[in-house]
Amino acid sequence: MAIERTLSIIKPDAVSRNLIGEIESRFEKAGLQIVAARMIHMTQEQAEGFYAEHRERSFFPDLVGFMTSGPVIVQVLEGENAIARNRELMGATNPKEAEAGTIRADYADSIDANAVHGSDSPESAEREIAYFFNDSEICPRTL
Ligand code: IDP
Repeated sequence: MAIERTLSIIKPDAVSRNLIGEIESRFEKAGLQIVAARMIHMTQEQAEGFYAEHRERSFFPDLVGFMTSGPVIVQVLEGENAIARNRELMGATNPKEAEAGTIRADYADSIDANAVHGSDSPESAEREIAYFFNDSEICPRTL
């Protein structure tokens, strides 16, 4: 299996409910390493650009409104099969459909406020990581 990197976001609902540590712990226990991380409060422009592929969808204004409603953690997770592994840990987009034991099943309230984001393909991961981080901000382990 390949070592991959994926872009993860702990969304405003989870940050405001003090769940940062709980969620990071799940990534670490699953063998994913946090190799870059920053807390930001996204601007409207940042959120619109990040979710540009959804621009024509009816939920786009709500999505942008939610993602700019409070601070988030943007981060890069690294590990074997990191893109799919992170998606497994997150669970389905709609928490009502998410498998028991996943982050969204345990911590998310609704499809709008669904606790976490994770890149869905190698192409998205590359674009999304570059959207928030320079190469010099990514710190792979040396020990
Ligand atoms: P993902 O976050 O599981 O990858 P995407 O399809 O990329 O899901 O959608 C991005 C975000 O947009 C979702 O996490 C969710 O918060 C929101 N979203 C997606 N579909 C809907 C919908 O049908 N209604 C409301 N919000 C949605």
